[in-house]
Amino acid sequence: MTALTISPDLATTLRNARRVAALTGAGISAESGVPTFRDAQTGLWAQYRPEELATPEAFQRHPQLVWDWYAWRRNLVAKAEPNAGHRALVELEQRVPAFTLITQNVDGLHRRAGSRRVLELHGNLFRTRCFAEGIVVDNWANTGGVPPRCPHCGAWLRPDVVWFGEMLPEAVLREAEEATVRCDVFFSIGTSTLVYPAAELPFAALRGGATVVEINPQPTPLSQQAHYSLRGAAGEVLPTLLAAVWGRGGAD
Ligand code: BJW
Repeated sequence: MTALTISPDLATTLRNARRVAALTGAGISAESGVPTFRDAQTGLWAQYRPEELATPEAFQRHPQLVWDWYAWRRNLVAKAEPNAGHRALVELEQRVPAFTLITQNVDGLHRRAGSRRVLELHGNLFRTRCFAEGIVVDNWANTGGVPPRCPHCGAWLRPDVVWFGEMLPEAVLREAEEATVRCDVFFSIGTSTLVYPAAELPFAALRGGATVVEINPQPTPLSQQAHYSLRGAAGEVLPTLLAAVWGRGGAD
């Protein structure tokens, strides 16, 4: 457990909060063994920058390479388990009157941990859609082609995630923005705060008058402006914070 001390003012603010929102990024899944987006990648994928693979142009140029990269990640995530940070956010949802979890992650680990109200800004690794028509496809014939083909129109299938240069799902983003401007406390957890429009949310929360709390071992563009910057791993800081506010006996 971390030696981090939680300020009594933060504990009081969180205990009295009616509406809480949390934005998570790849860092919250790091302790589950899922590499963060901007960490050096390992093995086969070490030679590629993720930014070069997560675009529609990359998929058009190298469809098999991009499909295989996502298949590798799907396999890795399927074997991973939610960690203490994911579980602490499940507890937080149970503790506060209104809680919205906004995630940039596509790994589905928040729902697997038990979080109920989750807004997935960048889609989900385990869904597939047609590259041409955009419709979600659950089943396709396994003819050995990589990527597989859409059973309706024959176009390539792709993961149902948001790549650079693509729009985020409009209704999901709108809900995230509403929860952000209405909350009393906003957490920004395990994100580099570099990728827009998600990176704008903590700043919108500040403008809306929320107390903004960052949890990250490294500084980010938000750190100077956040009311509290808790330096450490989410899987240690979040359980410590919850114990300071509500006592032991929670998620971990
Ligand atoms: C720990 C930890 C531990 C480690 N505990 N913490 C405005 C300004 C500038 C640019 C733009 C802008 N608006 C749009 C853009 C362009 C672009 C963008 O933002 N570019 C920037 C890079 C400059 N945005 C887009 O294209 C977005 N679309 C859009 O805006 O549409 C409208 C539009 C279209 C066309 C033109 C203009 C506007 C779409 C963005 C989609 C992002 N997609 C990805 C891939 C998803 C699928 C996949 O996973 O493969 O999403 S990119 C990647 O980055 C992924 C992540 O969700 C996202 C954020 O990364 P995240 O989560 O922050 O991870 P890391 O790795 O960066 O950071 C991890 C952090 O964890 C670090 O800080 C560590 O320290 C920390 N950490 N261990 C806690 N244990």
